[in-house]
Amino acid sequence: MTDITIALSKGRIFDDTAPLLKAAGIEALDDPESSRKLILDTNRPNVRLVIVRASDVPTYVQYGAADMGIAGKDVLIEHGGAALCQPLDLNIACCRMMVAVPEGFDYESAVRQGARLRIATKYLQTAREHFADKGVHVDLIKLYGSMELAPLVGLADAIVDLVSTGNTLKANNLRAVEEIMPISSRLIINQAALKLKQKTIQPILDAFADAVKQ
Ligand code: PRT
Ligand code: MG
Repeated sequence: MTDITIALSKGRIFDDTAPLLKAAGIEALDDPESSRKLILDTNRPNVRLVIVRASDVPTYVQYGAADMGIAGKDVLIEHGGAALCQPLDLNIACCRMMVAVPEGFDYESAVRQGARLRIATKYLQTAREHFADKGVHVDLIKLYGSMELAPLVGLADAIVDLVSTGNTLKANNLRAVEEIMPISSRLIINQAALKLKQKTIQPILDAFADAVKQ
């Protein structure tokens, strides 16, 4: 059996992926939340998991350091998807990419008046494309997290961020004004690995596809 390395991030992606892995007969021998190990062995001697930052998953798979991985559509758009095959939407870690503004800010009229908007976000690609499509002029400010803070302290007029329950927006007196796209996580496979290790990878892919359908 060929050796297979799967890249995952801990937290919601690992939690939502564990049942899919189980359906493919793969179970981690350690829990990434409690273990400090970055390489986790599994019940299958030829399969190991590597635990990386969510936004680093596509990079590991692109360069073949991992054969396959699971990453959010948000992360994949920013990465660009070079050398990645994306055969399956796993329908996990679902949320929405949204534009949000402070309660008092009249976004609709600012857009109507052609105002130039300052937008804070981690998702530069997605935001640039969205506002270009709308014909809205924006200055994008790159942040690495806690985007919700930016409009509260005058760093930006609006943010582009992921929303799932909406609790974080509400707690910070922000409101979502526009949905950019729905987000879910996808299986990604290194293109060369898919050819060279097809015998090992295909059954895992098939088991994931069956589990997703249920
Ligand atoms: O945390 P780290 O900086 O390491 O990276 P990350 O935030 O990219 O990783 P992680 O594990 O938090 O998220 C991994 C993937 O989960 C993302 O790439 C998304 O595809 C997906 N996902 C699903 C989410 C959310 N839902 C989500 N709600 N990622 C982040 N959030 C954040 C959001 O940014 C906001 O700060 O949760 C907050 C809003 O949540 P609600 O429930 O209050 O609306
Ligand atoms: Mg996070």
